[in-house]
Parts: sequence; structure tokens; C-alpha cells
Amino acid sequence: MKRFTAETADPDVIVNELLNGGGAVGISGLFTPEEIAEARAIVMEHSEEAAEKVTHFQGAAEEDGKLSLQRRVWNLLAKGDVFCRMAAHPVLMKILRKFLGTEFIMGSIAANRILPGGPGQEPHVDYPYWDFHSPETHPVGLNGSFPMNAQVSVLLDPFTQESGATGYVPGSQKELRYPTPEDKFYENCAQMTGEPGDVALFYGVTWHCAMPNKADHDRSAILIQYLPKWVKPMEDMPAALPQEFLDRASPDIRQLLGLNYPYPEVLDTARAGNTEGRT
Ligand SMILES: O=C(O)CCC(=O)C(=O)O
Ligand SMILES: [Fe+2]
Repeated sequence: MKRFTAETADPDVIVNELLNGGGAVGISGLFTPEEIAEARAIVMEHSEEAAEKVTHFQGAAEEDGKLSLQRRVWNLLAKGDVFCRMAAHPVLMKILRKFLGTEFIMGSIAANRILPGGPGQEPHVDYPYWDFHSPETHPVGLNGSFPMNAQVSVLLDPFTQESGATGYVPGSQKELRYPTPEDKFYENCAQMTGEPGDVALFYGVTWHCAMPNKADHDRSAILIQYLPKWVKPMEDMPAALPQEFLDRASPDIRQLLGLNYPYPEVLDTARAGNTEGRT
């Protein structure tokens, strides 16, 4: 992974690396130790108990009864001003404006805490959301030649090989497809390692996942999803229709109104348990 600082983070160089290079970069020096300590304290406070929250790519963990070793804290903008500073850091804004267009939006800001012994996730892509395990539900020929997603992880703990730093396959963003077992992800992956306060920025087409935490400490990060402005529909058609219309709409009309697609969803209060993944 190519590494940059707040001073050397040239948007053109980084955009090229995301699209045509490894698909992920590291940036250090964006946040103070105080900001990271504050964010971490809030995340820990909100995940002290293994509260059942919706999660993704944890099908195997759910089967093994290990879901509680990964904890999500959703809807972070409502939980502390420090998260607004993370989401809109000027260095990130400048790079993301180049990558996703000047009016890009944020799709999610959440913490992912993996406790010691946490098994990590299923290798996946985040393009534009999480459901490319079912490619037939997307437009024919959809590909990653232009970005419809960018992911930022702000590391709150040391991300090492041992602690399960996000694994990814460099170059896998060049062909949009969900990884299969034949791709031997774990043999081919590198890891987005770093110190608390460092940022990993990656293109969501890149095959990646949280790796198993074999260290004796937690491994938490703030995960931020960014999208082009038009990933949100232009018209809010359901809001413009009377409730009786929606109640009696056929399955096809409901689909056309976007009512079958769950996102955007209030993940903080969504049904607990794993809802996405191949398994
Ligand atoms: O926490 C990580 O290392 C990655 C999380 C991730 O990729 C996801 O939740 O989509
Ligand atoms: Fe992901």
C-alpha cells in the first residue's frame, strides 16, 4: 500500500493509485491523538455490551456463535462532533472531490470493533453498497471503470497483521466481481496496516475484508462510505404518493419505486444479525 502524509497526499496521484494501482492508500497525520482518543472512547462506550446490531459479511461468525466478537456502532454523526471532523477532513474532501465528483455524498459512518478472537469477515466488495454477491440484481455490464464508491477507515487501534488489519487484494479493483473461494483471497491478500490515527482510503471494488483478530487487544476503526451524488435518486417518488397507493402497489411497482431496496436504512435500529453476504 502506497503511503502518504497530509502534506504529500496529492489527489491526482492518489486517484490514479485507487483506479489503476493497488486500489488502496494509507494517509497519516490527519488526526490528533486527542481526536482519536475521544472517538475511541465514544465507540467503546456504545459497544460495551454485545448489543445485537445489524452486521454484514459475518455469516460464518454467526454460524460459529462468534457474532459478539465484532461490534458495530452505527449513526456516528449523532454520537459526537469528532465524527463530523473525520467525515469532512479537508485533505479527504479534496481527494474525494477528485475521485467521486465535487458534490459527492456520504452513505454511512459507523465503527467496526473487532475484539480479540473475532473471526473477521467474508471477503467482499463494497460497490456501490454491499450486495454484489448477487450481480444479476445489478445492470448488465456494470463495471468499476468509474468510481461509484470510496471507503475511508480511520484507525483507532494498531492495525497489524496480528490484530486483523483489513485484508485486500491489490489490483482486484480492475475487474468488478465478488471474490469466490477459487480466488484464494487469504493467499493473495495484503493488509492495510497502520497506527491509530492513520487513514486507509480504498476503492470499494477492491476485494477486502476485516481479518481475524489474533492479538490481545481490540481492533476498531471508523468506516466511512462515500458515494457520487446521483446514487441517491433525483425524485423521492414514494414520498410524493399517498400511503394508500403504496399499500396497494403491485410487487413490480414497488420495485420501480425503489421500495424493495433496503438502503438507505437506519442501521442503528435495523433487525439484529447478519443480513448480507454470500453465506
Ligand atoms: O473493518 C474492516 O477491516 C473492514 C470492514 C468492511 O469492509 C465492511 O464492513 O464492509
Ligand atoms: Fe467492506
